[in-house]
Amino acid sequence: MKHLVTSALPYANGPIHFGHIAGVYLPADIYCRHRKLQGHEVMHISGSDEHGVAIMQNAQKAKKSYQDYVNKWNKTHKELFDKYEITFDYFGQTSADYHKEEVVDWFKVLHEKGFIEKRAQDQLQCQSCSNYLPDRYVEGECYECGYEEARGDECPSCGTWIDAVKLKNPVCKFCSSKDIEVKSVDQWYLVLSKFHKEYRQWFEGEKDAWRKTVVSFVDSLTKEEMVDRAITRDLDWGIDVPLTEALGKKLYVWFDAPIGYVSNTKQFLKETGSDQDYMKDWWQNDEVNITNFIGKDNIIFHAIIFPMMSLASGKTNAVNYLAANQYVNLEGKQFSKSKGWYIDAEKAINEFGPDGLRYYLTTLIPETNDSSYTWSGFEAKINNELANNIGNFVNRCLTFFYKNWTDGIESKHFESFFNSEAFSDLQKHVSEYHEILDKVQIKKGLEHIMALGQVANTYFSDRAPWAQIKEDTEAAAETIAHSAIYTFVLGCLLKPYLPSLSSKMLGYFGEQEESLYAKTYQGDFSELKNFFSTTTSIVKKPKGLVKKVEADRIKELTEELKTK
Ligand code: B3M
Ligand code: ZN
Repeated sequence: MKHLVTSALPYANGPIHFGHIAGVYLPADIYCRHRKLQGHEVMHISGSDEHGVAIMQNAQKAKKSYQDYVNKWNKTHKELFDKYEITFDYFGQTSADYHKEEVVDWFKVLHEKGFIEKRAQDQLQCQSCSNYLPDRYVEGECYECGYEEARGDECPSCGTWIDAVKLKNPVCKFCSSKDIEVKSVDQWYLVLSKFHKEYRQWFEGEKDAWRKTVVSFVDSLTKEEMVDRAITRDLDWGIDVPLTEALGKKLYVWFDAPIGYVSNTKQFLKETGSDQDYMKDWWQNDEVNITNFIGKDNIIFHAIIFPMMSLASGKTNAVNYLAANQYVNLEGKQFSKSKGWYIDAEKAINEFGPDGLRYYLTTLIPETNDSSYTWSGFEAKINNELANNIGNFVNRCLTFFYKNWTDGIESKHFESFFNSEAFSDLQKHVSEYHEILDKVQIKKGLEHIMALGQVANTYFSDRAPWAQIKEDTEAAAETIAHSAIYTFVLGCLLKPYLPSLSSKMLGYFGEQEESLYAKTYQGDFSELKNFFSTTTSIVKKPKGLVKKVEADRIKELTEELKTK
């Protein structure tokens, strides 16, 4: 099986925060590493989402051209992902020509097949500056919940997809005028209603394994009917609508953005000189499993609109598993850059490095419920779990090993592990771990590894090798040999989660072939057994595997947050 994994294209419109990282990019990265270690062919695709009104407004504010503005954020995002060791096979840009070409092609096919139609739409026009006011160019009171700063595309308070003409007391965001009238303008619509039956058939077949929150949400929006949506706008930044009668109009950002997964795949294969075809070998290949990682606010587009576009056009297969996560908050409240309720993800990684932050953020992946980042939570998770359970264990075991068996431990002590009950337990544990991760339960997967760490710790303390060595060196040698095997296995299992830490752990055993790590990861212990019985298994002296975080520093960081 091949795996095509996509991560929501981040808007090239501001910094990426922990919510994005824990909600989308980190779980996607871990999942890809997992599938690669299992031996599958994997492609991880993302890129910047560079169109839309929010970007236009911010570029204008920053007094930059749209293109310069999005280029800057594209670069900044890539650098941040690097620091978090989040890797993509391709991270492109939706303002690029290769993307436009692909989008135009989709539009034409959908148009020819009758799934895109021209209709007159009631639209708001500012009488003072004469701009049309699509999406975020207008704000007003939400007709569902009464929230006063609802935008023309969405209400940030109740999440309703807003019909701008229904907003109460609308205000123009170009010039702040309230003199706004409704005008009838031609726009092109994606005719979802025509595809309702086929869509439901597809969804019924696919949804069984999907998260319940996603399924009920999609059901509520599509069970009875599907509503047609305007996919063109009167704006000056975006992809031109490829019809002569639509001169000057642009495609709506949400029409072009998901096609970015496809165009970026094409571009990746092209740039790497691959002989694979992006369609035949990937997007139209039934042997490819497509997984989208997204935040819950993007469900409509990934569960309904893009699958409809894919299937109705016949261009690509639709998503197989939608990994839609809930939100990560900050000390219980929503992250908000403008309100200063915010942690700079770059500063944090510069100070704490990828291991600690990846560990803590994984524990916050909001797979079923919203979660909350707190500095005290970070401190507790690092110091009590990662440092104690893994760092300390590895340190105690390998230091003892290094000090007392400088020339290595006899192979029989390793071999005895592979005939023990502990070994069957380990095998079972690893196969459960794979079941969990195959179901995209990333957070639970880490918990399962940590439970194995606990088993290793208990074994080590119960056997008390520091006492054993005084009476029975053979017994002590066995304890250390078995603990070293646990260390090695833990190092392999942690590979997707903590790439740096796991390399350090495995590095204590000297550099080995990747296949040894991969086999061990897969729960095939034949090579590992071989490794420990043929080498003299000398270990290096471990040092500083996990650095504890200082309570004082955590206090400072918490204070910093409160004074904002
Ligand atoms: N840019 C929304 C977001 O970053 C949007 C995702 C596009 S995925 C095709 O939340
Ligand atoms: Zn105006």
